[in-house]
Amino acid sequence: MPATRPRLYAHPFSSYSQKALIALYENQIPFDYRNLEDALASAEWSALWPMRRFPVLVDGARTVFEATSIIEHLDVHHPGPVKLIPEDRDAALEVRMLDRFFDNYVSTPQQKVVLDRLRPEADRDARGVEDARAMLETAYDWLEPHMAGREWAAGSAFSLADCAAAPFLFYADWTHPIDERYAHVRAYRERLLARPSFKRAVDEARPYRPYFPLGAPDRD
Ligand SMILES: N[C@@H](CCC(=O)N[C@@H](CS)C(=O)NCC(=O)O)C(=O)O
Repeated sequence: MPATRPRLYAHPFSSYSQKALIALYENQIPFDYRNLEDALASAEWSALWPMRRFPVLVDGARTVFEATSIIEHLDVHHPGPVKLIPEDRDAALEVRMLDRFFDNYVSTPQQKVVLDRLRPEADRDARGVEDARAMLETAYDWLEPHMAGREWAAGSAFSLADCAAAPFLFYADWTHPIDERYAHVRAYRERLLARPSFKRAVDEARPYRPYFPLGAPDRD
């Protein structure tokens, strides 16, 4: 594949967009940011991916959807000094497994709670929201001993799993606060917030905080 300047269709306030942005910022990969606030960018994106989810990356002839796949694509076609997926296949297995953990058991229930709030009251799903909150609690509970003695989710190196963890734990704590008894999870969230790549994504998203349907807390 030729070396090209990729185009990212994304929104600064979106957690999955931030996941992909972290990877771009970690390795300082030049790219064109097609912010979906812009009507033209939004129309281009609509034509690219009928599922209407973002982010989407266009790189030369290839269109890549799913934030994880975007990060895998960048790792193959725009490698940099930060190896977000380890070369060692066994180590990469753990990174990929933890990436699934953050998508499926932190982001999915977090989005459920937020999206439910955007529905008209009569269409809300109280039982589904209760189940989602229970899943978040189970995820924090599992993650607490996992993070004891670790700097990053898969050990000492920052990886794809941390690209997922950063925005998902960020918004999960706004949605269903991480209790003080989960000290390792809270400390990990703070470390992620201090990481320059994620800090940049959070700062770029500040103007959009009024979009948060549960009310953004006055912190972070
Ligand atoms: N599985 C997708 C999820 C992407 C996703 O849910 N993105 C949200 C923004 S954070 C979205 O597209 N929301 C629009 C909608 O749900 O209509 C991925 O990993 O990229």
